[in-house]
Amino acid sequence: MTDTEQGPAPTAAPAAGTPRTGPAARRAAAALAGLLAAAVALGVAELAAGFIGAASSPVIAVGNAAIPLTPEPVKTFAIRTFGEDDKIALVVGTLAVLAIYALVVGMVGLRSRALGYAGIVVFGLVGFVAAVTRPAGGVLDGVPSVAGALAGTAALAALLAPLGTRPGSGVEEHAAAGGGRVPAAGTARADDRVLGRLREVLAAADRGNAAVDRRRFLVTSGVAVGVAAVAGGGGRLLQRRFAVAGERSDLALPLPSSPAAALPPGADLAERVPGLPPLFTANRDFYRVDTALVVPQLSPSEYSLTLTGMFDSPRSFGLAELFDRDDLVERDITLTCVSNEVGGTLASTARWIGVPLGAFLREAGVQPGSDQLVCRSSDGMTIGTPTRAALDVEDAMLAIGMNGEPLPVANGFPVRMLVPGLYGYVSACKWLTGIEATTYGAFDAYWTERNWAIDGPIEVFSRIDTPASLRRFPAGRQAVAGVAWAQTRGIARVEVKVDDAEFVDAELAPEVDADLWRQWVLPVDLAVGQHQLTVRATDRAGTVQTAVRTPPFPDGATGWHSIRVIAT
Ligand SMILES: Nc1nc2c(c(=O)[nH]1)N[C@H]1C(S)=C(S)[C@@H](COP(=O)(O)O)O[C@H]1N2
Ligand SMILES: [Mo]
Repeated sequence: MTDTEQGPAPTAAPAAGTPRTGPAARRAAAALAGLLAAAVALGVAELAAGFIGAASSPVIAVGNAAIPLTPEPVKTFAIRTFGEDDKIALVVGTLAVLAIYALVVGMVGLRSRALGYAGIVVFGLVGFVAAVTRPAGGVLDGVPSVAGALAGTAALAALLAPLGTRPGSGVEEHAAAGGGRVPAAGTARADDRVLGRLREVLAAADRGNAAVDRRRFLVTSGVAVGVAAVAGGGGRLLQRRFAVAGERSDLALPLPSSPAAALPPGADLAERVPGLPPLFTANRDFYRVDTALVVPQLSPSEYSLTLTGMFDSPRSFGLAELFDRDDLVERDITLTCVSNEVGGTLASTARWIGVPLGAFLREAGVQPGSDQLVCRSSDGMTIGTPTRAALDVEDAMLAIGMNGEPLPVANGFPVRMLVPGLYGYVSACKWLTGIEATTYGAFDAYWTERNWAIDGPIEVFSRIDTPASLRRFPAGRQAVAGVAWAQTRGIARVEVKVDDAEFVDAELAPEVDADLWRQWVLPVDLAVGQHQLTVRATDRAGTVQTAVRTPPFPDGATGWHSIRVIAT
């Protein structure tokens, strides 16, 4: 009886000197191979993106594409849970999904190389489609995904080779290998040997045992890690070439012909009330909300703002044309996000310089039939701003300066829109490259498509900043302080109540501008024990902040901010 008639041999026949590896260990190694192949793919893709632009990186492109596809409740959860770190969370999430996928691809690849490679091609395809179809994307943006998929396939092949084969793709490989070793093809003896060897391999594979070249697997893994790290790190470095920080700092901000009003003495209560945010938010502390995974980098020398649609004289403007205008204004404005929760911190204040929006739009002959301006940014965002407000709200502007500097890149460099009194999602398009005068009937902007309110007037709002919620302090006198805002109307009154007592008027900081938040402070006497502190504001139009609690969706949160503190 020959081997071949005997059926599977009781033990596998590993290559001489190679220890036997069980099926579980082989599968684990294959999963690791998948993971490492994915790392090589991503590293090479980052390297390619280093020549094309960060937004063409598949991770960034896929993450960016995922943002608009993410259901609104998930997004709200992400913003609430991760706050302004939501983007890091998204990238980590994208990588985690990819890692699980890669582990599976590795294990599938062990059974069938063809399926494994197909898995990588699918992964490359997802990156390709995401990069090419992004608003500012072109076919060139698909190159990093293609390069990554090719490198990943090669890496998977190299990493799986030392793990031996299983039935399926392995049959052909071994047949080919056997054929290669048998020069006298066609002789019965050679055929027998090839067949015998094949059966042996199949038998071993059926029991999940195979000749695993551990040494070669380790060496190949090390090479893969090195390639992934060097290519990835190098790519990220190269991507910095596209950053406009240097060009930004070379820009000289023009002087406004209409400077901001002088601040009254004692304007900033934060100078005497510790724990209160300063009247003006430093640029680095300014809140940030947008959907851009990589901050758009618009070169000032190539910048252009294009007016289209219902304008009598639609045209484009270079940055110098905007900087050189002789009607630049400087204004103090508090910007607020519709997603701000009661007590939230998605509101900040800056001294802005910009082109008066109403005058600018009238010059271009904006037509009376337009009720919506669709503001477009370089990353494809569309923000629908009411034409009426853009024309009529005093101090609405195309902002170019923020607290004495050109706009920070993350806050819309080089040009963004600002319309006081409206939440940012309908008024404050960053990285502004186009304004289309149109109608609400003709176009749904990004947030409107997601069922946020079409118009977004800011609610009268107040917040306790100090003491912090759940703080313990000695019983006795305690300063309670915070901010309140009702842009365009101004704050007339802020009241605080302790537990179930009557509301008491707080001291207000001097009014600087109706578009600016107003700080307030009230000393209260607290006996030993737990207390609840509640604040409410009234705007100059006489609207008292409502106690009715509503969530931010769809038109801004309402309700009083209330905190618990403990006097000891
Ligand atoms: N291009 C672009 N502009 C945008 C956004 C965005 O996602 N993309 N977000 C808007 C929202 S919701 C807000 S609240 C403000 C925030 O501006 P900031 O990041 O400078 O604070 O920008 C607005 N402009
Ligand atoms: Mo927002």
